Amino acid sequence: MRSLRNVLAASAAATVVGLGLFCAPAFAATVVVSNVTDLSNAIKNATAGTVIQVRGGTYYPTTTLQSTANGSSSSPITLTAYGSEVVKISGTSLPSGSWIFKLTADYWNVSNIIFQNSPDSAVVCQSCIGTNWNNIKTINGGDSGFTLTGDGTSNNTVRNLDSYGNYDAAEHGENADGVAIKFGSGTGNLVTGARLYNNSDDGIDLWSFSSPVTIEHTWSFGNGKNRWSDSAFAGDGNGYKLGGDGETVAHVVNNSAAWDDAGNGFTENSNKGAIVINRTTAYANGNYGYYFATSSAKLGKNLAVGNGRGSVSKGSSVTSAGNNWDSGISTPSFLSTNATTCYNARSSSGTLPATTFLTTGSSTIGATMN
Ligand SMILES: [Ca+2]
Ligand SMILES: [Ca+2]
Repeated sequence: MRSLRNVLAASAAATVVGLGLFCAPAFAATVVVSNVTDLSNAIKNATAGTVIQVRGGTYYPTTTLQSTANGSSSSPITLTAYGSEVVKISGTSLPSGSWIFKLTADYWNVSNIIFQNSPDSAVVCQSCIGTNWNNIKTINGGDSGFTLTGDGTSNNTVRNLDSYGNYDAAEHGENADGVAIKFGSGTGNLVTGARLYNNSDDGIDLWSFSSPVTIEHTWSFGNGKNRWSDSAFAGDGNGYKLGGDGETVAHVVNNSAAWDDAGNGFTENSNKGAIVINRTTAYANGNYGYYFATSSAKLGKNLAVGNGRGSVSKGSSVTSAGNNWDSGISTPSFLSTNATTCYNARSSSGTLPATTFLTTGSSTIGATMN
């Protein structure tokens, strides 16, 4: 039910717009929107402290929703679903090559929105600082689902993202990743609690990003398989593609898993940096579980089982300790190898669904799968 406060705030904001005055109101407006025109205007005209609540339904913008408006660390801009209503923003009415949502902005909190069927990438945050993305979905789009890019990309958190089914037909699947943090720099970026699956290219790709990114509590699976009957399919299918383009950078992956990807579970992708991979699991990926040929990666307490070309390919600069391919380390049994529960709905707080898949009960090796 619409609270009186929201009604008053929304009507006050409407009055401001109606007078043609686009200066910031003296109060932090809460704007409730229920059509695509109001949604687009609210995003574009937000100021620090604006709270945009989107009523349930499916929205079909005809141009990219975008903003260059900055919040502040103490007064962010919020874009979220109204209450527990289900909000979908579809790209099917956008011109080809369009993104659904683009921010070139700082201090936004975006949550509980599904971005689907984008002609190109679904969500792109360019040179963003201090944005928080909670429980959003980027699905079935025409390029990467969720993207952070550009220099000055720092202190952004992507929490509990689902990104799946993305496929770039024009390039035969070569580019569409679940998450792309590519072509940029800036520290303090975190991906946690993500499910990245059935994308045509990689689960997550850090190509040409020159500052360390941290990934944790994430599942990357089923990427790089030709699910689109593309006779020239070119997807790579790495679960975690941790570099490229000559950057030397110490990315960190903790307590995460990769399975059933067409390529490697975890790979440096030519990054020579001191990549840290701790307590992760690679299961039944097409190539290696862990491919670190030229980096100075530090691989610790990881578990690799049933990968097509082997558990690990590592060069002489890699530090490897406590992994199940290291001498004297045993391989614990999985409690389950049935991934069905991994597709279940998330918990009420938005965390990954409970599963025994790939769990072992070990307190010393492999991902805990939560
Ligand atoms: Ca690729
Ligand atoms: Ca890629």
